Amino acid sequence: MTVHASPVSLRATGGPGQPEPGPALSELYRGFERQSLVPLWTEIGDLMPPSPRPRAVPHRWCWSELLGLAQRSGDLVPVGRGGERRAIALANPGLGGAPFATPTLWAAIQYLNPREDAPVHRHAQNAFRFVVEGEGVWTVVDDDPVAMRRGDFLLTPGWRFHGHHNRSDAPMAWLDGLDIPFAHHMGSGFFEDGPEEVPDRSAPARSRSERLWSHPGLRPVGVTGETRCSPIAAYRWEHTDAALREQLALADEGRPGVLEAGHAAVRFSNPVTGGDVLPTIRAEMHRLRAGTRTATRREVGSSVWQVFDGEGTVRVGDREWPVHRGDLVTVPSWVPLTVTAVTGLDLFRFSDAPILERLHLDRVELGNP
Ligand code: 1HN
Repeated sequence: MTVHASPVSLRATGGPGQPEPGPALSELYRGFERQSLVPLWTEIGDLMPPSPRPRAVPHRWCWSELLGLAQRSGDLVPVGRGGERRAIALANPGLGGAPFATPTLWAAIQYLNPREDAPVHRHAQNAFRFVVEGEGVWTVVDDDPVAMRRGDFLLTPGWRFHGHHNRSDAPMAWLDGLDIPFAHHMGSGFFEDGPEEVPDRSAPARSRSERLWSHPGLRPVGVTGETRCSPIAAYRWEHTDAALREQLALADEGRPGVLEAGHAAVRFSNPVTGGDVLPTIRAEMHRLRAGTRTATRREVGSSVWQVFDGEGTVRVGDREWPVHRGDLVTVPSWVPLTVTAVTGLDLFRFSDAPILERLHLDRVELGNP
């Protein structure tokens, strides 16, 4: 939405539905400006387009470039109080330089050197991590150490204390997703430092949250489950991979289960409600067989995709890119998306769908517009 344009051009030209220019009209518009007012008749086209005209644009970031710059940051930039995280945000070129991948979603590459710690803090904003390569970092969420490994999807719901520590001799990079832009627009952000002492430095293979909650179809009796955010701190790749593999295998056996031919998908969900893992963010994993092309689809709300494995092409509106492991693509609201798999292609996706759905603003359209 462009609400920044000055009404100067309309002031000068008149036109349908517009008043005749002249000194009296100019004086009226100066009065509006002095009183911080904007008349609707100069803005209606941008405020009420027939269908969404997002300011965010389709864009692709190459993982190899991100990783090179993150490594260089690792050489030059310390991690500690103040900066808090060595995280480098994707800034959508349509959003005026703000560190926002879309109007609602933050996406960043975060990098931790061997044996390095990122300090403990908490914020109202909801966060997740997705690991496209590497291991060796534990994220400690409210004193529960959670291992991070390739393919894992990890949650840090809002207002939980969290810090990260790299226990290995290799650096590690991963994707952070947060609802920071949404919180920024809403004025809903809060932030607090945590204790200075290093959190629990044990390095268990499974977090306490997984030991309690990550048994398929079984929930602990007598434990009050979280309804706003999933109580599972980490969704492990072995489970995600098996779910996708079985969908495609069932399709081969002529049984239903896949989203569309050659395209399996799972949504990370809250075991207590069956709903999304976070109040503001939906996360999914998609698997396309080599040669599969998805139906073209557009929806209200924005999303970010990251290639987990394989090669393909992603078309967003009138842009098209080849994509490889780690590459990221933004899909603005109501812009059509088509994905084509050259090899087998695994893709992680997150979106603001829970916000749009709760406000009944969601719409989906299949096929080329
Ligand atoms: C944050 O706390 C993390 O916990 C990542 O890893 C990115 C961006 C802005 C503010 C806080 C993290 C962040 C962040």
